[in-house]
Amino acid sequence: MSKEPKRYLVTAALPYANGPVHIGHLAGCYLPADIYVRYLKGQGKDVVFICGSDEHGVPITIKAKKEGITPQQVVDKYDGIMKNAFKDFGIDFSYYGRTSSKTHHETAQAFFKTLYDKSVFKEETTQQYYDDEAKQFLADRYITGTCPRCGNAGAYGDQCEKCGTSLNPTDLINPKSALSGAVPVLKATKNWFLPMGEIQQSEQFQNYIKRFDGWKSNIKGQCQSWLTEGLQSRAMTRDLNWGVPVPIEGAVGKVLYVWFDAPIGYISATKEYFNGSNEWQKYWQDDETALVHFIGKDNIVFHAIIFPMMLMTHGNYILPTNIPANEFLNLEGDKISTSRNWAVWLHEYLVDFPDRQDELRYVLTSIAPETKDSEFTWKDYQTRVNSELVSIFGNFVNRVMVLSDKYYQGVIPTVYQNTTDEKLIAARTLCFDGIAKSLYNMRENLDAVKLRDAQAEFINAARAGNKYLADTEPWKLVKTDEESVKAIMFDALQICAKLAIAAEPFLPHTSFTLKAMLNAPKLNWSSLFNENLLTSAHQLGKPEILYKQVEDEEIQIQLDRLQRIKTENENSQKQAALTSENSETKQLQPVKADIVYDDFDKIDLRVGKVLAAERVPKADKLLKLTVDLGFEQRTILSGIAEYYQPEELVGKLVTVVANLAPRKIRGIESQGMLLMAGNDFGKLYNVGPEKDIEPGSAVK
Ligand code: B3M
Ligand code: ZN
Repeated sequence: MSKEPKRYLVTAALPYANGPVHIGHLAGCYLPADIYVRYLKGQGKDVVFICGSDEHGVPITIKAKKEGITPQQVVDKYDGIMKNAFKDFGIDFSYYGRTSSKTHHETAQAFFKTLYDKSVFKEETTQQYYDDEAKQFLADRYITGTCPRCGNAGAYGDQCEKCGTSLNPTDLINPKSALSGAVPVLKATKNWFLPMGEIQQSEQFQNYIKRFDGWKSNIKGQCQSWLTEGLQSRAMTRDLNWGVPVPIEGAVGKVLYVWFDAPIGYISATKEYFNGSNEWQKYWQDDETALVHFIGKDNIVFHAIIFPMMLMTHGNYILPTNIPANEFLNLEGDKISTSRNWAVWLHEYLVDFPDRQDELRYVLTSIAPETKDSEFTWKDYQTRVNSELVSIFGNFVNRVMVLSDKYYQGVIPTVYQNTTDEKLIAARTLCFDGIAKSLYNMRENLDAVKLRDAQAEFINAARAGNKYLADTEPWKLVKTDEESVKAIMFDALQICAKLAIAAEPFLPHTSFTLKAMLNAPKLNWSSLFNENLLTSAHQLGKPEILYKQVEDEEIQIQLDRLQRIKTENENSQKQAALTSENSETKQLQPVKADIVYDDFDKIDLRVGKVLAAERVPKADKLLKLTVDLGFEQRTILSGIAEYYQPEELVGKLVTVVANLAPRKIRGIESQGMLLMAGNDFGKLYNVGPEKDIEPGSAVK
């Protein structure tokens, strides 16, 4: 679309309603979409911003199974949680829908029926994987295996999240049922396929892909490589009992593929937003609408290829104008993961950092994974908030507000005469040129959906304001040249007003507060490049601190929390490994060859009491114990350091092989051995007397 669109329909991927929202979600598409929409709206553009809960598909049923509740209960629970989290962070959707709604079911079914009636689908009976234990076909995420393309061992039946390829279950190497772990069997079933290979050849599709040229390189690259390989047909129906029922005869027990119904969710939500009127059609069917999908990189194929194919074969719809897809955000050196609880959850963040949404928005935009994966760390969060929001933007506004209050009781001064001091003039020119340039660049970057750079330019504008004050030092100058100080403060207040406007897309809560502080709630984008936004004699509101310093202790709490989770995960991983080893090697070690009593009687076993214990330097497994055997004290080295802390052992009664010939280990003579009960799976317990008995007592 070369000419200016008449209106915009902006979407953010519909999140699966199977868990709360974390920073990866926010940074991936909701925050960028919100910034972009706020920017468009600021300019008075006609924008509808759509999102909603994706309530179908295997991710929901898997969660239901895990929590022991029904899929409906899962989506009812999380739909509200997600919706509130978005609201709390100022993600300002025009409408947040649900794919379980009646409108959605009807819209998705009608869409399918249109394609069916136009004979778009190929009806085919194919062999699909089936779990004989669970008595169920294994679609999509019900099946895992190795990706044939990149070798990732945890690929799903519909997609490899590592390389982004969309897959069919039968493409997987070593497929396994996610329900029972069983190796699946093949069983015949009928489904309706979208012949993507054929559609790829169509003129319409070939025309459509010319749009990729103007898109981000990550999406262009992914799409080009699939197209070069040639697209495969893909089933648009599934043998499952959770989803939108397939609206044709003979399709009992079948539902629409979740990736068929979910993007139609954008359309149904738009319909619901317009409350039954036909207004929604303008946004989906008029060529002068720009359709923009914000998504994460794992959703590229569905938005850039499959959904457009659905839209074009249907016929009545426009195709996407742009798809700004982001890469992934990692957390403290590891992938964000809901199942491993490796995440910063939005609702938890707000408990620890109440009313500090904009700080998180700011940091997530500064590190937005726009061109490559990026990383959130708490230290970096602290640094960015303290050295940018607090020290630059917050500090500038605070100085201006406090000085205005002090010198002029919060009334904007009248400037009777501009200064002739060259130093002051130079500082002013430098500041205003800098701000104009930064705001201009900011706007360019917003247009190009380069939000990270756009926000950096915003901070540059604040930095220029801050420098103006540092260069002119009105707090000193006031003693000698009140007139010049009035001019400086007048300028500084105009800059505050500009920043209040420019902050809005990125930091909406701050923008609101700052406008209130300036007593100018109506300041808006159209006046951003005006010279004077606030007039002399205008009464300002009360100064307030915009941002609090992030303290070391606050960060430590977060780091401790993550450390606890890491330890828990490691433990449960160990436990899981042991359990699976246990079940694989159920039999214990075979009994050794018989011995006669005399053999046994040669061993002198005694009760000992541990008097002292310490680690042996450079030997991870060894503890050096001092053991009282009643008649003497012994030094005994024991390989139990992974199971016991030295201090736990002191005072314990143990059983010692008292006549084992001494042995030198790591230069220390070990004069005996402790008896321990152990298995091969990581358990080891001291075998001591049940009750207190004096050291030296015989064990027989
Ligand atoms: N629910 C995938 C996801 O949450 C999917 C997006 C649908 S957008 C139409 O990553
Ligand atoms: Zn892969």
